[in-house]
Amino acid sequence: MALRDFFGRLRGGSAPQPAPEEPQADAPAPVQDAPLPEPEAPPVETPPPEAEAPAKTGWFARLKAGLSRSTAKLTESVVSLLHKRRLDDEALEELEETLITADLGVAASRRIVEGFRRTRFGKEVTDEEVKAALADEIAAILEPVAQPMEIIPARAPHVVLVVGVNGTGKTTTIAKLGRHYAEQGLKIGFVAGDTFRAAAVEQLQVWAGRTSARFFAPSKPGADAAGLAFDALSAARADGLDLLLVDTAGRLHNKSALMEELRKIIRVIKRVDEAAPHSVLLVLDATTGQNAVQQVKVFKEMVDVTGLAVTKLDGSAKGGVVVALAQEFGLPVHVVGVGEKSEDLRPFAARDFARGLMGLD
Ligand SMILES: Nc1nc2c(ncn2[C@@H]2O[C@H](COP(=O)(O)OP(=O)(O)O)[C@@H](O)[C@H]2O)c(=O)[nH]1
Ligand SMILES: [Mg+2]
Repeated sequence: MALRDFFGRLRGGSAPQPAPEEPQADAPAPVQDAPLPEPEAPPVETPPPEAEAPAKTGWFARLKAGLSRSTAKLTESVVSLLHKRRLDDEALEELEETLITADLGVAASRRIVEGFRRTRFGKEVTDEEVKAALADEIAAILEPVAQPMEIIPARAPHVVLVVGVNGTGKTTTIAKLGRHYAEQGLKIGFVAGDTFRAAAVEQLQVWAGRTSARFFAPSKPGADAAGLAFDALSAARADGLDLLLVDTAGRLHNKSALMEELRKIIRVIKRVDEAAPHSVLLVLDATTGQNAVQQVKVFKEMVDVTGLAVTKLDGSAKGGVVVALAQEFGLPVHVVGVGEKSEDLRPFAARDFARGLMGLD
């Protein structure tokens, strides 16, 4: 059965645990193996995160703050472009260019401007009208992709393979997801599949300690990631874990070697559970703008990506790229990262994101 809601509690589930302290890079915490409470009857439905009305104000304020650099760049140019100006062909063309410059991509920018043309051509519009109308057009593009990641503990465990280029935030996102689902009462395991970098293994180990996740480490630096994944999944099954998050390397400069490694991990995982990995989460760094679009293309060639996590929306001036991603690939955007701490992960909500991007409440 699936979890009800990415940020909801499991029905009858455990109370939230106190926030763990953030790990210090130089002080790895010991691996903890403390058993987590059994979740009580996880419900089936996975409604969109918008359903959580009470939490909305806080989350929205954070999203808006996180997006503020993207918002400033986008709204300033749009408003100065259209201020007290009739929406003629020239104005709409300039609007399209501005949106492309703000990383929304050619196809999405065109679509937004066409929507704008249909409803407002020849009219003079106020700044607020422009922002609201653009937010509506953007929300329409984002709506279909704003889907929570469906975790099904009954798969015992549900396996999430986390892929992406080095530095995009894979390990941090695993920590954030682990914390979230541990708070929901799930038994979690982390697999340190980025075996070549000792620091990467240590980083995940620290997070595992703070999250009370089981931690599966390579036997030695550079050990075979597929072998590790096989052993980890076998052990996770035997131990009755609900969710196994598998970290991977992201050395994109050697594309064929990386592809071979990821495919091998998947092949080997399937020997334990034919249906695994149940999710392949591609982590993208919003600050890289159009580069993120390129990364989706490359990773889609390598593996069957089932959804996206977009990180570093705090302080990124390129949040508009999420719109380009939605338009171009239509892949579900499950979560967004808005900071380095383990609580800085949010479900992706289309309307909130669109309005936040336009600086609206
Ligand atoms: N500001 C910010 N930093 C992030 C976010 N996610 C990850 N980071 C930082 O980005 C850096 C790389 O993250 P890491 O998880 O190690 O990336 P990986 O190489 O893909 O595993 C680290 O310094 C993280 O703290 C985020 O949402 N916001
Ligand atoms: Mg990492």
